Amino acid sequence: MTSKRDFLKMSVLGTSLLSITGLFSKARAHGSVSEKSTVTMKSTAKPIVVSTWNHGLAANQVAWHILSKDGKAIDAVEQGVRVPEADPSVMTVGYGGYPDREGKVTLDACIMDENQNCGSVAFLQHIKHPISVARLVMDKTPHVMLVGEGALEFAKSEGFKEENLLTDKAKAAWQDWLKESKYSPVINVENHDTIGMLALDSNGDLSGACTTSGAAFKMSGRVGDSPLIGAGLYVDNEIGAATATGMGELMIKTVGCHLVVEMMRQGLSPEQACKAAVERIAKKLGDYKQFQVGFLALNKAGEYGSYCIQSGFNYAVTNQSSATMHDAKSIL
Ligand code: SD4
Repeated sequence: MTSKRDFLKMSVLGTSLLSITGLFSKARAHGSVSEKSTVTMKSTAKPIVVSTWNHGLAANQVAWHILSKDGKAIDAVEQGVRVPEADPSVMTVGYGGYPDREGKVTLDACIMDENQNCGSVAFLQHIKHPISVARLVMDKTPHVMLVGEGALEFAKSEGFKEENLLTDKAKAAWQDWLKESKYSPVINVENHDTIGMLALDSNGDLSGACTTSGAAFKMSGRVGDSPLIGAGLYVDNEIGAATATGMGELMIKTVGCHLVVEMMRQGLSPEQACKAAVERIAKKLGDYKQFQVGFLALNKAGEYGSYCIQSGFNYAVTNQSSATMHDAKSIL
């Protein structure tokens, strides 16, 4: 398997990097950016899709297929994240995901469109594509979120088939964990590979999706940030969108993705906004050094950026000129 720090490049063209020594007047007015700060702004034209981790590249490819034909961002992000959901080699999303400590694979996902519509499922079992159930919660119900049995019944009523999502490999890892009983997660390696995807379509509309099997060997019933609008994903079509990966409890405690979008509203670049959210976690949560959290953001102009606690978080960017992997900057 490719290391997360590997730089993958699928095109020779690459992404243009503009180094801007900026006067961010709005941000400065809020005291969030120093007057002489130099900021890396990654600029590209729409459409564009960005997503977390190495598996984002294959997911982006499917999303790009839709975006490049002037399809809608909401369809692109749903179809894109279905790729790792169905891939058993991705052991942190959908089919093949690590189970909880009872040996059950329980999935969390949410989706949000350009009109502030959103749908979410949590603690969903036996359904390979939670993101598509979340999409139907958004499209067909008066609610935002369904959990557990209710989410499963809804999925079945919409024609989803129940499947065994626990692969032999994931089962073996769980059995090892039971034997060890002193397991502690390894940052960036075992349980931090949620896919969060953000897209800006040719019409200029933003959408996002996030889907995960959550923290490996979590307590039964544990729900992370990924299905929670504002924590693991947020989209405001006037401003931008953000998604998160890592230890979900930290994003929930700070409503991290909503914070990133609000920081962009104040005038910060996507990278600055992600950094500000990571710094908020560092300021408020004393134990942050033990965990990884990575934010990824995309604004209305198609500019993107990221920031994380520990080095090692990377993300995939696909636009008309390239499909590239980028390493996020970190505060530690
Ligand atoms: C969670 N954020 O459930 C997820 C875990 C993860 O990349 O893998 N994030 O907390």
